Amino acid sequence: MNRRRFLAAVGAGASATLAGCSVIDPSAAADDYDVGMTAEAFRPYEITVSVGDTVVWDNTSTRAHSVTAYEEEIPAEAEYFATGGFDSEAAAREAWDGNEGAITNGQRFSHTFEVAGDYTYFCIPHEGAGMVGVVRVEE
Ligand SMILES: [Cu+2]
Repeated sequence: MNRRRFLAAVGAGASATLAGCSVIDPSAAADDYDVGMTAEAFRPYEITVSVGDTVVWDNTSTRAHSVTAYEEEIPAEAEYFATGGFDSEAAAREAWDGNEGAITNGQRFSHTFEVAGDYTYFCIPHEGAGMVGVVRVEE
C-alpha cells in the first residue's frame, strides 16, 4: 500500500466515523494531492520529494490560481513547468493576461521532477501577496 492509498483509506475511515456529525469535509476522503492552495498561499509552502516523483497540486480554494515556475529558480537542466503547459515564465505571464493558465477550485496540476535541486514557483495573480512555494528534489 503506497502512502497516498493509505492516506485515502484513513480519510474514508474518518469520514465514516464522523457520519453523525454535520461537518463533513468531502475533500477528506480524496486527500491524495501534495500541495493545496488557500486564497493567497500554497500549503505546504515547501515540499521535499525524490527524483522521479510526481507532485500533485490541488486548488483547494475558491479562487483561480496558477502554478508557475520561476525560470531562474529551477535547476539549469530541469524541464520548465507551469499550469497551461507553457514552456517559459514569460509565455505563462503573457498568457495569463488572456486568461490562460489558471486552475480553478478542485482542478489539479501535476509535474514529475527528474532533476535534483530546488524549484521555486509562484501564482501569477497572487505573486504580490507572496503566493510562492518550493519543491526540493533529492537524489
Ligand atoms: Cu493565486
